[in-house]
Amino acid sequence: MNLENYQIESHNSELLPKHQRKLAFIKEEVGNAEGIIQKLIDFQIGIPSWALGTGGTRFGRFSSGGEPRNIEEKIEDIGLLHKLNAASGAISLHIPWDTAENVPAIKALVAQHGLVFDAMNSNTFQDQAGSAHSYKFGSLQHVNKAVRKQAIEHNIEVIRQGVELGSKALTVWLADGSCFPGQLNFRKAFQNTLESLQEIYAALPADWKVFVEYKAFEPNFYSTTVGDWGQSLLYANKLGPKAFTLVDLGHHLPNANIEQIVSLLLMEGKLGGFHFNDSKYGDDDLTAGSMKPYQLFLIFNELVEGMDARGMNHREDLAWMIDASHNVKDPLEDLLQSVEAIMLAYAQALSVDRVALQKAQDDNDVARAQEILQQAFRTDLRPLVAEARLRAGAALAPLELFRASNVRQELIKSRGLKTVATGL
Ligand code: LRH
Ligand code: MN
Repeated sequence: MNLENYQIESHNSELLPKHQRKLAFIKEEVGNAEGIIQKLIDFQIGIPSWALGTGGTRFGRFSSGGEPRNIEEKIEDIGLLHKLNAASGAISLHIPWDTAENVPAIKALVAQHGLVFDAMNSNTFQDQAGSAHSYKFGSLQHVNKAVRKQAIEHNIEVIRQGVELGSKALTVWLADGSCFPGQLNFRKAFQNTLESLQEIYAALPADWKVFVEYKAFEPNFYSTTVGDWGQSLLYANKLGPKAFTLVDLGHHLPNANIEQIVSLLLMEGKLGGFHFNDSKYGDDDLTAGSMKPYQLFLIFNELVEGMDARGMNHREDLAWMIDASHNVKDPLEDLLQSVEAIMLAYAQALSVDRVALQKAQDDNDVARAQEILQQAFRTDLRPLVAEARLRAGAALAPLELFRASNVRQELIKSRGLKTVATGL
């Protein structure tokens, strides 16, 4: 389903007067409003191909209808999101769920929607039909060399497909671990995984990166072989300069200080990117900013401070991706809300008075430091995020226009009610 420019223009013209009033007010309030708007226009978020359908859980899956049936329809859906908010400019594919039959056609379709290929994702957490070996007891960690070899070859195949498509990174998330004490020799599991990752690393083109994604638990519930930021950093440091850690916000133990982890990984030059989502309990993969919006702001506060300290390019130097799964909401509406929450947290972080914060920290003026951060978080910067969309030719209120255009109904008409998107 396509949205035409005239639909966006008529939507914006209705909302323009109110938007301009709010924008004028906030420009008075916030120092570098123009600088922030420009940074927001430049900022692009990668959309996971596996989050365009209804994920569901082991207890049930309730389809919202009109889900993409193939990679072409997934690209169209992300193209629609990008048309609505001009900030969803990349697709992150998961192999084998998204293996492209006709690579030139897929590359042309992605370009037609103004998208690029973000990191590729390998999958050695499910057994593929016809595969010689099972990953029941792990993949890169496996005690059986033949299983490790199969998993290594899969990752190298994912790199090959990514090179053809134009991606520049591989994300490796391993379900590997153990469910009971005694089941696994942790040291051997680490060494097997490292040796396997070294073979995958050796297959990386010179201009590629590999992201080692850590996760505390699930599907293993006693140990995970890449279980936290320290273990991921250990692998990344031992692998080499093209290896980085990847922070999925839902992959931490309760109350972990993720913003501190981010600041230290950035300081070490080993932060590769993010899988943004939110959670209340485990890896809930909920809408970004829906449970802990202050934490999302604090993470971006450390990112802006740390990236500027290293002279990094905010848009290019880290991988900004969403990783979510939808059970009760329309997948596209959920992704629009996640992008909005991420852009807002970034805008708030850009508005922090860094000179005043530095002084408050040097003076150990704790209350003053708190006030400076909370001022940025409690100032409604949504007009700046909307203005960035407007200047980029997108919608002032993407979710409203999505609904007003009956997108889901149109998708159900063209694709049917019972379609199932490949993925989780
Ligand atoms: C694991 C994970 C990983 C993906 C998968 C879909 O929990 O976050 O990033 O491969 O979700
Ligand atoms: Mn993830």
